[in-house]
Amino acid sequence: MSCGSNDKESVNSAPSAKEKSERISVPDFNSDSAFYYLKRQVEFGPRVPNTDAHKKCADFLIQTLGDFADTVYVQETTVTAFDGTKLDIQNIIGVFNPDNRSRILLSAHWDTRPFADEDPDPENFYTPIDGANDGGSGVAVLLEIARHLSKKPIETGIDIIFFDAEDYGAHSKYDGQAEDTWALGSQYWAQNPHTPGYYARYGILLDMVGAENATFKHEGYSMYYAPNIVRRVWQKAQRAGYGNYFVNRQTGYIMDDHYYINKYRNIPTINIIHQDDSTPHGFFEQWHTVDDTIEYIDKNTLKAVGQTVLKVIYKD
Ligand code: AHN
Ligand code: ZN
Repeated sequence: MSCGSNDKESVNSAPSAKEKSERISVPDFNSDSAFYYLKRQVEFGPRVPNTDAHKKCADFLIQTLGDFADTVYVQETTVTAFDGTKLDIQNIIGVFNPDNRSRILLSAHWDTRPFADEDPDPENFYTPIDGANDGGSGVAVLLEIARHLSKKPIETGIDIIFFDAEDYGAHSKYDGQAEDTWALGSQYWAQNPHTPGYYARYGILLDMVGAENATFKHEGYSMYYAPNIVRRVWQKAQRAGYGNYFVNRQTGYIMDDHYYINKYRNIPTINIIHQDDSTPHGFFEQWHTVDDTIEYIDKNTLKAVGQTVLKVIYKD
């Protein structure tokens, strides 16, 4: 029976001097820098697969992640969307400390939804969205983390993956909800990892981590596959003073990239995702509308998430 007991932090021994010094020197996540990375993405326009903006943003992400990581892999393939469209996609993977077998996987999707199917105005049902929060925010936080990893290296192996084609799922108004139409990039990567037999001790997915007063709860699949990681991350967040964001409450199951990482690679992976009971769809108010724009991004939320993840990985 697995109970996540291979958790080194639970071993009850005094920290070495080196560990102690590592503990007090978690870098300070810079939310202005993260916001800049977010703005750069949004300025390309909607990052919808098979568009010029998507291609240009991929180049930007490869370049920027390449500045920080030891190696960058670009995994190019073609997948078939729910409506039969062939999508040329790119998963972008930054590797830190490739030789360490003890690894943590951090991820976010970088593509944006091709249609605003939750918009209040039906005129917008086929308009692509900016995806400042849904797409831009997770990538922005991870680029800022990558920058810190290059400035202040750690020993743990870290892989940062920007998944493509997460948000090309079936149109909610016209197409029904066929299974496995979301998260096409992570479905591909999880079955064809960039290195054969790739494994990490655990994974953290970031999705919609930029709205004002966002709340991150114990998402269903995260608790099913990786309850100890959820508890560890939420505890770190609360101890850092971010308890208003990281709330100890169980919520529903969200089909997202982490599901396929758990299912196909058996890497216990959680989703830090903004869920909100007060909206009809359960996410932030502007979700999958043309209003998912940069003006609704709050740096304080980027900070809460980025600082929490830094604490998790630097104290590892
Ligand atoms: C579904 O609504 C099935 N999944 C939400 C996953 C998602 C969409 N994350 C961002 N956009
Ligand atoms: Zn989305």
